[in-house]
Amino acid sequence: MAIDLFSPTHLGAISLKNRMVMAPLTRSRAPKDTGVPQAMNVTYYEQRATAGLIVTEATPISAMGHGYPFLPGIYTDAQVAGWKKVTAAVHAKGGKIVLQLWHVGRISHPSLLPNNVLPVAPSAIKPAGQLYTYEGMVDFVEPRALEASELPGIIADYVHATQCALAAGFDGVEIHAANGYLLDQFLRDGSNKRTDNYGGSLENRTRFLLEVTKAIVEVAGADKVGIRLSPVNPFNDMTDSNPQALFNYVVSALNQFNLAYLHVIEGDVGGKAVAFDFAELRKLFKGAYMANLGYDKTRGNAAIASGHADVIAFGVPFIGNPDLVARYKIDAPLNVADANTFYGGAEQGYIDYPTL
Ligand code: 8OZ
Repeated sequence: MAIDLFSPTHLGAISLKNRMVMAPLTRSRAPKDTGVPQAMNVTYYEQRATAGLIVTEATPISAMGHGYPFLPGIYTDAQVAGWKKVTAAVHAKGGKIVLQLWHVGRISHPSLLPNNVLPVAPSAIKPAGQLYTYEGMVDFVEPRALEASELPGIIADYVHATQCALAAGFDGVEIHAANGYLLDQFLRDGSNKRTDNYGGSLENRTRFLLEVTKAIVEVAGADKVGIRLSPVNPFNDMTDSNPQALFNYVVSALNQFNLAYLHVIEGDVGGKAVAFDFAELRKLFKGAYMANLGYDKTRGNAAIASGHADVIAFGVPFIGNPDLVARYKIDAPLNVADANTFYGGAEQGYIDYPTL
């Protein structure tokens, strides 16, 4: 039988009952003061456990990793206890779930950070635009450039968060190195103007990502670690002078780890056409390839059949359709997700989408 979205596979040590992955989706529905996942969050993930794999919403590794309101965290004992309920519920339904490790870097604001400190970044470059805070929309601020001597502390936070994720029962972790957050800020030369060993050449801009990855792999095992990249996504004011050269280099360098998978956002999330050869990344990477952005059943099956991708991550379709796998299987109509309830709020637009 031909391999398609419904065929089992594995990503490193993680076995999947099908090739439909629930993409990481920020939903901003954790309590402001603790970041501890609640019963409502458990239900949300449990409802979607028929996906071959769930990647959790991006989850801050430390208090300095926060950049949006109402995010869950993965750095306190109470958060671990909250996430344990999520992983137990997903596992009880036969699902698999990895946690996405997140540090936002400059995509933050003093009002979201401990003691109202400035956000940190590779370079003191203010992103254009505004962000959503507890006080409403405000302009981004100029971040503080990190000293090289501070980087081991951030790596230690990634390691601690990974240990917390494993203690919480996750099947693995995904390193969020996409969408203009801290690790991506180091990679791309629009946001990294450093003149030390962490800026300038491709080797230097990739150094921090590789150090973070190495440290995470040492505690989790490479076969439980995936990574997400977004080579040409301009979201969060990101640019690079030569994305193809940069990301070919990044992916080739990542091959040294034998990671469970590479997860690629194949374009501009805003929908603008951008020239980039994603097939080249697929070819260069030695492990499993997860494709994301605008896929549906037809395009997903075609990408798997042609060998372009091993698994497909679906985002918005999983918001509106907890039983997306069952619906795709029989070509049932899909619920349309309500964009007004993507971020923040309560159960409405979160755990009340009907199944077949
Ligand atoms: C949309 C809104 C808030 C966060 C990302 C974590 O782009 C996000 C995100 C997206 O990766």
